[in-house]
Amino acid sequence: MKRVLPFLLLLSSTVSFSQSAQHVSPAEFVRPATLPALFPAPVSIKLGKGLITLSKSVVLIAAPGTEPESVALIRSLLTSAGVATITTARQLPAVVDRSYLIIGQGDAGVVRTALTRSAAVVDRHAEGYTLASVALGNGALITLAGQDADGLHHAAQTFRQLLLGPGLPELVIQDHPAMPIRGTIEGFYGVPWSMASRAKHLEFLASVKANTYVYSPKDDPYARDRWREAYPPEKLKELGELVTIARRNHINFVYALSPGPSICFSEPADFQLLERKFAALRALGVHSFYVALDDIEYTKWNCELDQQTFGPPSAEAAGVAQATLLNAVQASLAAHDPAARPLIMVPTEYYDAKESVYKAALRKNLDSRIVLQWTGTDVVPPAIALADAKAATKAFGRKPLLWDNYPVNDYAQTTGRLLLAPYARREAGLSTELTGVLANPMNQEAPSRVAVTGVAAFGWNDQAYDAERTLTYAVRVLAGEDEQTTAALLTFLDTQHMAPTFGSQPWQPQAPRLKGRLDAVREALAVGDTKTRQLALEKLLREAAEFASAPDIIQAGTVDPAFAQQARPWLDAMRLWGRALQLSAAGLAAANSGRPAAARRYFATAKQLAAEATAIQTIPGVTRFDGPIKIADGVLDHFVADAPTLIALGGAAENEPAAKK
Ligand code: LOG
Repeated sequence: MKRVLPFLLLLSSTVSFSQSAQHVSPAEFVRPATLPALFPAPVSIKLGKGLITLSKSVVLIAAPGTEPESVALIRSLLTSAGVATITTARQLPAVVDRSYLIIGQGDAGVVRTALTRSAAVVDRHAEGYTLASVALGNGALITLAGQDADGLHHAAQTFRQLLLGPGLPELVIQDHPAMPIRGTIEGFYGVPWSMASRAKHLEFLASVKANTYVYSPKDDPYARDRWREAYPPEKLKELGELVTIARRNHINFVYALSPGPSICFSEPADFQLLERKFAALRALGVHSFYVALDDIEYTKWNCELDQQTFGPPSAEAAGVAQATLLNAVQASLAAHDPAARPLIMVPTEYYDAKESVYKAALRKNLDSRIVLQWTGTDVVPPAIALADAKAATKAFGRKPLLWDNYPVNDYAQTTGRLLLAPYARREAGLSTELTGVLANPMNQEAPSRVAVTGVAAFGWNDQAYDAERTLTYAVRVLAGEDEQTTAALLTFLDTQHMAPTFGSQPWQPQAPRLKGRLDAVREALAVGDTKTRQLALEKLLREAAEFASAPDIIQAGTVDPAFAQQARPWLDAMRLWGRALQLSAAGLAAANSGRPAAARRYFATAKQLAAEATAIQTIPGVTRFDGPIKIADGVLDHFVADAPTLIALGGAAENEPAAKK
């Protein structure tokens, strides 16, 4: 319970009390409303004065035409929030005497009335919504008004977050996305996600107001190497289940084919096979398709016919051939499905914004409806600025859909790493030059949610995006809202902060928090007096204990089990590293208090544990490159190695056995 200032009692006239609140002490009544932390950050939020207490019995009014899934979702949110009885009605009464929840699209009469009585208006942008909560009479009026069905779904997600807070404040939120396309592209090399992981991912995407998932695992043979072949029926059935889950969660399921390695662009039979492949997925309810042309050789043809049709192989001819095929696909999609979304593609030159003959060929020939992906100024760029996106828009002739190669960990530099730093260094304002943003995630789905939460939040509201706070939110959710577990996860995340690029320069440094703490110890030992050194080492002992216990806390229960399972070798290695750090700290404390023999024993054991930790490997086959697990590398290992040298141990004069090498 937050501390309550007595004078707020005077300001609390708008607070409504539930029947059951009668016996609560006055201090409870005056708890002030606080600005809720919502992710993605809403466009506008106006905090009223009081807090609303949901009555045990809530009246739900769903406007005609509201999707049953939305009604079911909102009912489950109310039940989780402790509402015992939900009754339904069609109209608002003249006098509101309990909690009323009105849901629907903004043009419905009852929704309009509710908004008017809340002094609010509906947000008119695509996917927009207004959420208003006011105390009225002896009751409360809560309105979730979507501009469209997607908007209402987003409103429900905001409502869910509000219900997790310390109390539902009186407020009016008006909100809509900055970028039309937000989500993930499962586009990495290595073992694709399981269907179970994907199902969970789709629900997660909805929770952060993303709207797109592209199915494009490089290692699905039927999507790339053997793209001409039909899926076996059981695989198709699984994909169909995924499409249904996506639809229920208001996520656009996009199916991508990568025919580039073998396609003959001018061969009608190949075009028909491509159409047939898409038709099989359309039959499952897919309305959005994608042709990926990344990571192929584009200066050679796969057939003689292309040579005859487009001339000798060249980057320019490749651009013309690709545009010809893609335009035909776009036309075919529109002809077969009135609800078809524009085709999405990733070009062969996706990794820079420099003018080229290939890009010019696409710019001149590619149907303007087709959405084009671009990864930035590099495959894994250290930053993306507005000027970069402007250059890409100019080169490609359309605003690109960013394919952000973060937190993907399928390339050599990521061996042994989870990428768990916040999604950062994308310039605010990019929404004006991008059609949207899709993250390419890690082979590990649950840990990927940390960064993807950031990507979704940035895509929704790039101007108000706060990388660190969004990360803390993502971690809190993974921790099941448990405070101790959130802290343990944050300690773990710091050990996986390093974000490599394809070059030697990383774009995010390793373990900045731990480095700061260990640097402070080095500093105190170098310049501090005995007392300062002792205090610094006592602090280090506490921090090392906290570090060493984090893996157990993470594996103990409140964390999403998928996270604990997918991060298992990292947690195992962290436990050993934690003990190595504890022993290094104990060694330093012993050395500082004139017990060199004890210090040597501690340092020797620390060294052994560090060696054991270094030997732990990734789970074979899970990520594209297997190798040793890295934990705060360059920071923790250096400190453990350096610790015996930081305080002189008095050398050979010692009469006790020296630590073994
Ligand atoms: C691939 C992608 C891979 C990523 C990182 C694109 C457009 N394509 O270099 O499948 O996951 O890099 O290794 C890529 O990025 N090519």
